[in-house]
Amino acid sequence: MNALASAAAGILLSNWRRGYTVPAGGLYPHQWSWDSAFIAIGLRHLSPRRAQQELDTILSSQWSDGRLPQIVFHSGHDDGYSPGVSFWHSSRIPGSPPVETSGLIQPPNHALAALMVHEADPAESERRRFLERAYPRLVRWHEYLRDRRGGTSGLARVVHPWESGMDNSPYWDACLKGMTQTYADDIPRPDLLHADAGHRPSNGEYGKYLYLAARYRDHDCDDADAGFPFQFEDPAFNALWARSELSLAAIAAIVGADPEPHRAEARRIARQLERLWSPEVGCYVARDVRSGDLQPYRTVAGLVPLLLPELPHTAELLELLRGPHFRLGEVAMVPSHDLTAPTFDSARYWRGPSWFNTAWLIAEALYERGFTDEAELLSRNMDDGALEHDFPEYLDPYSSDPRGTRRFSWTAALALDLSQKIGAPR
Ligand code: 2M8
Repeated sequence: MNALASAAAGILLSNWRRGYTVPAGGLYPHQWSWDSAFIAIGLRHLSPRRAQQELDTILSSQWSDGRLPQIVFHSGHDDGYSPGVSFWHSSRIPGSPPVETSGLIQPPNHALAALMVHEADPAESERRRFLERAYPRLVRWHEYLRDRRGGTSGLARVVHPWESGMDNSPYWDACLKGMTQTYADDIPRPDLLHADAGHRPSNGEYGKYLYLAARYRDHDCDDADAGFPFQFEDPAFNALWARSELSLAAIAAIVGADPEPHRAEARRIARQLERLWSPEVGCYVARDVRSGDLQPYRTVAGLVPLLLPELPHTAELLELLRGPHFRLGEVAMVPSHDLTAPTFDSARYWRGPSWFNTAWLIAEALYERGFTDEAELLSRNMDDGALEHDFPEYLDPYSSDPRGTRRFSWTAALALDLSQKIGAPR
């Protein structure tokens, strides 16, 4: 094992609990939904069986309506995280699973991960009937997105910034600014014990986050609440959904189900995604469902549709990625926000810093599209940044200085995954 693989393995081992991996011991001490899927993609190189377990655990925390929860609190305690069990009390909400969870969701990258995990060791996967178990749960998860989160546009809505996975993206600024309500109680910030306040969302943002989460919880996490103050269609969320439908088609073929409905669904979502293309900005952007307004920001979320085949705006997105706004190959990984925007902040969470999960998504898209040199450059860049700085949560794109917490699980998992691809025959 080389230095990167053994360091990454050490982190994934120390962040492993019984049956799942925490994103980071101190800051994020529970199981997060899209983290788990990214983590499984790396774990498959160390232990395909453990990678299957990671996904089995998140899939068994499914609600009766099909949703996969943003966070699963396996310990049944807050464990220093807020908002935790004492905030959600999910077991009081009809349709929740026996384990305590958050009521929100996160982006649907699970089918994508399940297929990759299966392919790492098909014999072991078949022996343990991994896909037979995962397939019906993944189908219900995607049906939840279509039936409960799909509006008239046919795209899935997020009802909280946390659901996008990109908590304080500039996409949400206008909506949050316009909200007069904020959380009435104290705003606990245990996260600031583990990360610099200048790298995290502000207290003002947290007041709105907690207000929105409490309102959703107090309506029993019912998606039919038409008056909900925060409703957005996010390009990365929907692109991952479409991409995961394609993975689900491949999984269906393996388990003897009909792949065609999944392919048709992927085409349908991809068609609808065009509603999020902004000719002014030259990128896919988020849409405020209530006002209908496209949010005029270039963010990495708008580049994630590159993962979809036959994307009408591929050439424009590649140009954007390589040009002054994201400077592929010249700055660390892929910045989360346009380097030239007045709203860009190189340190603060999802408003500029480069993240390893989104860089992995872009590297994957570049490999798939045959831009191997650029994909390898990005992969090396990512692996160097991970190893040099003890696997940080994110990096300053200009200085490559580490930000957020360290020994972060998806950083380890995805750096490990890309290290296996560099120089591999294609
Ligand atoms: C961050 O979000 C959580 C809330 O879900 C937080 O700030 O407490 C985001 O980076 C999100 O994408 C990620 O899944 C989570 C755990 O790593 O942390």
